[in-house]
Amino acid sequence: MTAAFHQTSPQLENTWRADVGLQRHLQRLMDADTLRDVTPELDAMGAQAAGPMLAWARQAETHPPTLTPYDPWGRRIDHIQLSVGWQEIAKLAATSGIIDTPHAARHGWRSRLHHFALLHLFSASSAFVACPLAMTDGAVTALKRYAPEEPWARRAIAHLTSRDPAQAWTSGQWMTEKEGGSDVSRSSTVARRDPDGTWRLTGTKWFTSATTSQCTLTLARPEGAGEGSRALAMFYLEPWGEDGTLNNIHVRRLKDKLGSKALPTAELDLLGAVARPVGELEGGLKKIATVLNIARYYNTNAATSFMARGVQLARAYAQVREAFGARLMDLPLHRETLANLQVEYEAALAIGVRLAELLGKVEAGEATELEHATWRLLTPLAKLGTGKQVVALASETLESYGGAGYVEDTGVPVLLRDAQVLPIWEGTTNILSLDALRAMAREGVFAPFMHDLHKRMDGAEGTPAEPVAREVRAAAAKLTGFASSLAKRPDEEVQAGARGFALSLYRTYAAALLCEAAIWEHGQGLSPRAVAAA
Ligand code: MFK
Repeated sequence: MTAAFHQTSPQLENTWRADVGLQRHLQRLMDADTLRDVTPELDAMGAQAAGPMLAWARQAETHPPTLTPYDPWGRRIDHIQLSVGWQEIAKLAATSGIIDTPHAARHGWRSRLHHFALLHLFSASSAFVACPLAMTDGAVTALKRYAPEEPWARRAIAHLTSRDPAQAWTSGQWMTEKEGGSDVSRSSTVARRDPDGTWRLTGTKWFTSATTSQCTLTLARPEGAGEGSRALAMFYLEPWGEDGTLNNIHVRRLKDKLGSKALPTAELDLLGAVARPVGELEGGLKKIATVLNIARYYNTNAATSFMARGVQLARAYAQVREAFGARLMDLPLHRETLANLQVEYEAALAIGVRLAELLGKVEAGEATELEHATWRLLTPLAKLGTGKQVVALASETLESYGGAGYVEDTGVPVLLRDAQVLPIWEGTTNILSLDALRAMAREGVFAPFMHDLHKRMDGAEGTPAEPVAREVRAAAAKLTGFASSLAKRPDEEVQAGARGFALSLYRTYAAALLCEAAIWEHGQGLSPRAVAAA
């Protein structure tokens, strides 16, 4: 009798040790002391991400949050119960300093690079605990900028950056209303001032992710301020009292979503919720854009994290699965497919690392004007480009498993469901393409961005990157020609072409970054990974 066949299951190895691309970027951009200092933390997070976090994330995924609106005696309580897995991952986020790292900035601007790597290793195993972290990081930045002297803001910042899980808070960012998701100008939540000076918010927030956060930033229209987005003010509020009662808020229901199942996302009625304006009432949308730009960096990071996971899973399976007399890894067409996944990942990773580098310099006050402008334009481009790549790569990962990739208990389908939110929240592909155009038209960021793109390829001559750099320069020249024609084209045509233009800019900049990495690798005498990807 022949023994029954059981497929050997693919194993995920320490995600830091498996990621040579990430290691090389840090070697290139960090001084030796910083790299030595951060490596043990990254190694530990890589072990967590391939170990205990996987079980917690699975438990959180299969035990989504529940809402209990009333207590046994009919009192409204709106209690949201989170899974054990979610709570464990949230504790790990605090103790490993995912918010403290960039804000304490012990390594100057390179703290953002450190943060990028830590979060990148964490995110794909985090069951979307990374979502409240995104808003928390953005809220700390906004509070430091717009209410630095306020005792309530200082108290919040101390909690939001705490490494002690018993003290650590997260923040929400409630923007979306029934009338407007992308078009925030239609927001109808009203802010009224009581005679004693207390501000109260009334309205409905239609998508509030991580509703269990201890504080939030949100937008509301001060009574009499008028229509449109410029009349919106940014408020800070604490939804939950210390006794667990809500601040004049009702949770209508939790959303039933395609993915991000572990993440509590709710519809909320604000029924006179007590709130504080953050600084002056004016310019609320501009203020909350501070949070948006940080959350778009997190979204980029999450996309690169999911892509790394997809590549690792697809390779792990190809090593243990046999078909037609060989391991999948040794079949030419399958190898080609895996190589293409790797290339997409390397491009996205180069973009994410560059965004972290620029954000770090902007935050440290060390960015040149050129770097500041490049960061402004790269933020929407990185979010939209990686958001598209990650869904395609997740889909291909499932396919590489054949039928097993379509079956829930392999743990593979969740990657695709979760990836699908990344091009949607924090600005869809089209909205971000228009944001890129707006930044070009109003803030003049295109010329510095292109200058920066060319600088990435300095020194390509005489290296294996030279032919690629030539192609990238030709593509960049076409994009510059198109950009200079925009002013003469009808607005309708410019808008209709915005997505194609933004994606082309994204891919051309990514190719320039791969050239930069390839030139460095060549100088170091390392194997030519980046040039192969370019
Ligand atoms: C693990 C992954 C982590 C991800 C976390 C996800 C958490 C999800 C929770 C969510 O919050 S999802 C909801 C996210 N919502 C959005 O992203 C809104 C999308 N829509 C936009 O971004 C629109 O472009 C926008 C609402 C901003 C357009 O509105 P308007 O009314 O056309 O604004 P306008 O007049 O263009 O801009 C107003 C001001 O803000 C301008 O400044 P000025 O007043 O000085 O002219 C703009 O320059 C400025 N502004 C807008 N976007 C900006 C910005 N400034 C800097 N950066 C930006 N991105």
